[in-house]
Amino acid sequence: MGKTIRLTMAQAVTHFLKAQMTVVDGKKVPIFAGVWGIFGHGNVAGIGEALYQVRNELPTLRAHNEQGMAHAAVAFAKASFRQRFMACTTSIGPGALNMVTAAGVAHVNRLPVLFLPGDVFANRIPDPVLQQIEDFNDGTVSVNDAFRCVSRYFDRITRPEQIISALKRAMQVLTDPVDCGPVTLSLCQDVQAEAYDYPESLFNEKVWTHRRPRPDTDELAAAIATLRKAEKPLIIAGGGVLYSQATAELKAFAGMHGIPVAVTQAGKSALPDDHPLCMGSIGVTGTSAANAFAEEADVILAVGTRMQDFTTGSWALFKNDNIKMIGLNTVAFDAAKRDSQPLVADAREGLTLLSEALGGWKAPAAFTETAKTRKDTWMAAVARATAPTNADLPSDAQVIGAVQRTIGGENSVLVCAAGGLPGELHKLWQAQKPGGYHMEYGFSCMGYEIAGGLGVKIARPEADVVVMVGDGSYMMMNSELSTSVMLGKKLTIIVLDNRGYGCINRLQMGTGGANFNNLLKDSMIEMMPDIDFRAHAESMGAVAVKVSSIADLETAIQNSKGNDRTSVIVIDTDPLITTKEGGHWWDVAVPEVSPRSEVNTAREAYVKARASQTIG
Ligand SMILES: Cc1ncc(C[n+]2csc(CCOP(=O)(O)OP(=O)(O)O)c2C)c(N)n1
Ligand SMILES: [Mg+2]
Repeated sequence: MGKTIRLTMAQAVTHFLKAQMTVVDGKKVPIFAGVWGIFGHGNVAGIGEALYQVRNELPTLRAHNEQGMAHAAVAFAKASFRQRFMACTTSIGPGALNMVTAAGVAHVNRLPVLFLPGDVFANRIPDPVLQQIEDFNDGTVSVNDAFRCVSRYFDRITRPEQIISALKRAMQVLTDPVDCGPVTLSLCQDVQAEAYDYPESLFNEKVWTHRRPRPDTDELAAAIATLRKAEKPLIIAGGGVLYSQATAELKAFAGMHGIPVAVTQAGKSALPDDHPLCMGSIGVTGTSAANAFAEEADVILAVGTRMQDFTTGSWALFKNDNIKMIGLNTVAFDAAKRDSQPLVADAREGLTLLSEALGGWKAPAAFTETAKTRKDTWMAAVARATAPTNADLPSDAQVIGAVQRTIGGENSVLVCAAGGLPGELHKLWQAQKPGGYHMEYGFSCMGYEIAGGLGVKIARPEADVVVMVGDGSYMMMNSELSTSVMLGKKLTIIVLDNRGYGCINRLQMGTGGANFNNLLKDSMIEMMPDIDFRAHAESMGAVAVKVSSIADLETAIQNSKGNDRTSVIVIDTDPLITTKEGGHWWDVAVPEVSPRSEVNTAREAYVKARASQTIG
C-alpha cells in the first residue's frame, strides 16, 4: 500500500477538489473555480473548516440564498461551455432543500455543478437533530433524497472512506459529455469531521480533457446518404454546438453546403445572428424565416438539441410528410428522439466528418437563395418591433431595442430566463459571439436571472453582463444582487415592470381564461402594491435609476457604463404587447368543458391546432 495521509472526510473533499485541473485555451487552470457556501450546523465545522484551509487555492464565496448561489454555479458552467464548474455547500434541511430547484435547472440544461449538502448524523445518536425531518417508516431517508431526481449521480457519505470512490465517480459524471449534469454528494455531518488514512495518490493533480466521441461508421454513412438526397434541408443548432465549441465547424458546414440554420434558445449565438444563413430562432418563439424553413424541410439535421416543445412547436411545426431527421448528439437518448436517424457523436467531430464526406455537395441553389428574402423580411420585422418610441409604456421589444443599441455589442452577454422576455429575446436579440446570449430556458426558472448574471460575470469578467428581468422574476429572487456588489462583479440589470406576470396573463387570455391572479390588478389585494424597485436595488448597494422613456433608458445605460458596480435601471412596460410576427402554436391544454364561453371557443381552436401535431 502506498503512503497515506490522515484527514477528515471534509478535508479529503477540499484537497481533492483543488487538485482537479483542466486546460482552457492552452492554459492549465483549476477545473473548480470556487465553492459557494452558506454555512449552518450541518457544514460549518466540517466542510467549512476544511475550506478555510484551502482558501488560497480553492476560493469560498459567500452568498445570500442557497438557490441563488446554485443558480450562479449553473450559469458559471454554462458560460464556461461546461469546461469549468463550481461546487455548492450548505447545511442540512432548509439550506440543502433550497438548492433542489437549482439542481433541477442544472439537470434539465445538462450543466455540471457539484452539490455538497450537509446531511443528518450517520451515527444517529443525537437524533432528531435540528432540521431533521424524521421519516416514521424509513430510517435512511433525509430531505437530501429530494436531490436524487435532479442529480446525474447521487451518493450519501456515511463512512469517511466512501468519499474516495464517490469523488472519482463525481468527476467522471461532471466531465462526461453524455452524462454531464449535477452531482450530489450528501455529506453526513458527523462523517465530515471523521478522520481516515487516505491514500496520498487521491490528491495527486489530475488534468481533465474534453472527450470528443466520433461517430459510428454505419450511422455516419446513413446520415450522409440522407443528406445527399435532401432538397430542402435545415440545420437546428442547439446548446450542444456551443458546449462542443463547434461554432466554426457549424459556420463552415452551413456555408459549404448551402443549408440554412435555425437556433434553439440554448443554441442561439452558435452562429452570429447577422450570418446570411442564420435564420434565427425556431419554433414557438421562432422567426418567420426559420419557421418557414422548418415547415417545408425534408431533412432536418438536429445538432446538439433536446428537441423540446418550444423548438418543435409541440411537434406541429414540421409539415413535410416525408421529413427525415438526423440527430447529431453525444447523447443517444437525444439523437434517437422521434425516430431520428441517430448520429451519436461530438458535434464538432460529427460536423467535420459529415462535411468531408459530402464534399462539394450543396443544397439546390434556388432553395438556399430563399434564405436571403426570408431573412430580409424577418429583419424588417425586427426593426419595426425594436424601433425607438415615445409611448408612455413601451413594449418589451422596444426595451430590447434600446439595450441592443447601447450595450448589446460583441462584448456583451445577455442573461435572462423567464417571463415574456425569453420569447421576445429569442426572436429579436442579435447575438454576435458564441455565448453572447445566455438564456436559461430548459427550466425557465424565475429568479435565475440576477444570480445567473453573477455566475456569468465570474466566468467572463471582461464581458458586459446585461441581465434583463421582469418584475415577477426580480421579486422571486434578487438576493445575489447584493452578492454581485460585494464581490465587485458588475452587472447591468434592466428591470421591466409591467405590474405582474404578464406572459402568463397573456397565456391565460389565449386559453380563454379570465384575467385572474397574474397581473397585480387582477389579484386579491387589500392595498395595490407599488413596489419601488429602484429604491430596493439601491438599498442592496447597487447604483439604481428609474427611467420613463426609451430615450432616457438609452441615456441611463450609457451613463451606467462609468459606474464601478452593479447598476439597476427600472422601466415601466406594457403587459399586453408582444411581437406578432413569427411564432408558432404551443400545446397548452385547454379545458374540455367549462361554463365559460371563452374557454369553449378556445377549446375549439385548441382541438383544431392539435390536428397538425404528429404523434410518436
Ligand atoms: C420558479 C417559477 N415559478 C413559476 C414560473 C411560471 N412563470 C413563468 S413566467 C411567469 C411570470 C413572470 O413574470 P415577470 O418576471 O414579471 O415577467 P413577465 O411575464 O411580466 O414578462 C411565471 C409565473 C416559472 N417559470 N418559474
Ligand atoms: Mg412582469
